[in-house]
Amino acid sequence: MEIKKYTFLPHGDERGQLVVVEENKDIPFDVKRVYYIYDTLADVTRGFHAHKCLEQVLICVHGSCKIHLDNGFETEEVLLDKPYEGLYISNDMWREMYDFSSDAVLLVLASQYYDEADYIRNYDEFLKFVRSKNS
Ligand code: T46
Repeated sequence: MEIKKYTFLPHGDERGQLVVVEENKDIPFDVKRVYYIYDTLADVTRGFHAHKCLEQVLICVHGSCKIHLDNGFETEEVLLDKPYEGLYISNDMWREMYDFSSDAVLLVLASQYYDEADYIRNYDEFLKFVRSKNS
């Protein structure tokens, strides 16, 4: 499976680091929504869904976590532990987030407003969704 990761250029100087992410330049979509996840307990796994349309970029701006990706044919585990690195997740990708360090802050840039109707929360439904697109 091809994993799309972006490395954003930190503007570092003697004061520290500053990272910029511009829509349609550093990432391939308009950013309609930003949310972040923190204080996640060590044994918690989040996600367990795909989306019909939503595209996202995940940046672990502090600490670390792992992302399990499943495109219906292959799976991959991705470690996010750099505040200047973004993981692109297309809509049709089942995702689970786990192994959060106690200090992890996972920032998400999303291409659409929140819409519960865009979620595919049933794994069999997800398989049907991706396989019908690929047949
Ligand atoms: C995704 C992964 C990476 C809202 O009200 N607005 C929002 O924009 C979001 C994202 C969530 N919520 C509410 C809905 C739930 O009551 O916040 C609660 C927790 O959301 P959820 O259980 O969907 O969180 P995760 O961590 O399982 O999934 C989230 C995103 O929902 C999802 O799109 O790809 O992070």
